[in-house]
Amino acid sequence: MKIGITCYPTYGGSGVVATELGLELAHRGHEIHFISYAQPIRLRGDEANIHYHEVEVSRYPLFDYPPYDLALATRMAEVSQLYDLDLLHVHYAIPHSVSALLARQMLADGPRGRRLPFVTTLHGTDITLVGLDRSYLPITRYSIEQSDGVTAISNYLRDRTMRVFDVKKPIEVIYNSVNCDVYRRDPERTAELRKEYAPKNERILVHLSNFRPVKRITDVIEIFDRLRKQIPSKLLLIGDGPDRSVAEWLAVQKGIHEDVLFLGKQDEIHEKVAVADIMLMPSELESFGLAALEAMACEVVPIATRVGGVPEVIEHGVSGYLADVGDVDTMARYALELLRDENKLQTMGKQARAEAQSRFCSSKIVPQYEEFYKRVLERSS
Ligand code: GMT
Repeated sequence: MKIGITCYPTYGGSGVVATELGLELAHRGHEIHFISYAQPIRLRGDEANIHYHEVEVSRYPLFDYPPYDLALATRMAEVSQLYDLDLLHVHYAIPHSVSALLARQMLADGPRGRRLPFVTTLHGTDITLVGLDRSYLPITRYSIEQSDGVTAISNYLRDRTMRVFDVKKPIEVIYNSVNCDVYRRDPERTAELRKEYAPKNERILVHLSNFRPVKRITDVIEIFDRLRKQIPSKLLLIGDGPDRSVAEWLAVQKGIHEDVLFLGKQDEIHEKVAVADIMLMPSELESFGLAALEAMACEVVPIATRVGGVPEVIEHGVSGYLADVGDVDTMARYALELLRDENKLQTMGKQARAEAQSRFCSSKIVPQYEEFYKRVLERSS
């Protein structure tokens, strides 16, 4: 198949999912065309079967708000025509599904009168935050209803979309995935990195996100502070975003900044996650929690909040721990229990990887998208 993929190419779960999906599909012989304003961060640019088409937005003085969605729609239609794409797959409803809808309409009304179906994958904040803004809700609902196929990354998100948006269109759940061959603990590399980050053999905790308020970064610092009082440890913070300076300030206030390593945006995430013993994900809301899944695949035990789709990913007490939002004492207690019991830590890490492998491996999830595309194409022909 020839598939156009559009996503937010910057730091964020949906862009990562879209890029990894494109890479896997390309690996399986499909021709993939990324259409976006920047090259997705996890693309190197030299992969076989992968093309990247940049969307240029004119910055005319009259445009206080450059119309990206229109430029995107135009580019989607052009690329689809030029490369004879079979379908478009957009990740994150706003504005991508609206642009895809316009592109589909432009091609249908064009000289060749061709139909270009599009699939929308809902990721979370496109529904839980942005879509609920009254100014976006009607158009989000419309573009979901108009999609030729809709998927959501958890049952939680599907149910919430249907309930809050009153969407009648069937929404299929296809879970996020992880490449279990890449996301795994390589003992040699892990030992090397451990020496670098924890030279005195301290324990290592990790957090990975885009540092937005929904991630509750200050809770990460609070949990670490409680734990560090009991066990020598280091905290790796991977990513960047609006709440980074608040976290830095809090670490300094608590006098623990030397043990909190702000690594910023990183490549080779899998190596840096795999070096840790525990991942902290105390988010206010997660429709899935991709970072926790990536950790699980690396045998790193996640301690997270019992919100949104997270309980569909982490089984409490088996492949990780869940606590209420803001309950930093309980999350710190779980971390301490684990780090004081090596056997439990190892067993849970192995169980976490086993769960990731059996339920969320790309080799299991990508064929579900292929099947879904086939059904959409059959219906649209
Ligand atoms: O919250 C983020 O990190 C960004 C956001 C996105 O769309 O990029 O993440 C959402 O999609 C991820 C990938 O499907 C999910 O793993 C996250 O749980 C979801 N975030 C929220 O629901 C808050």
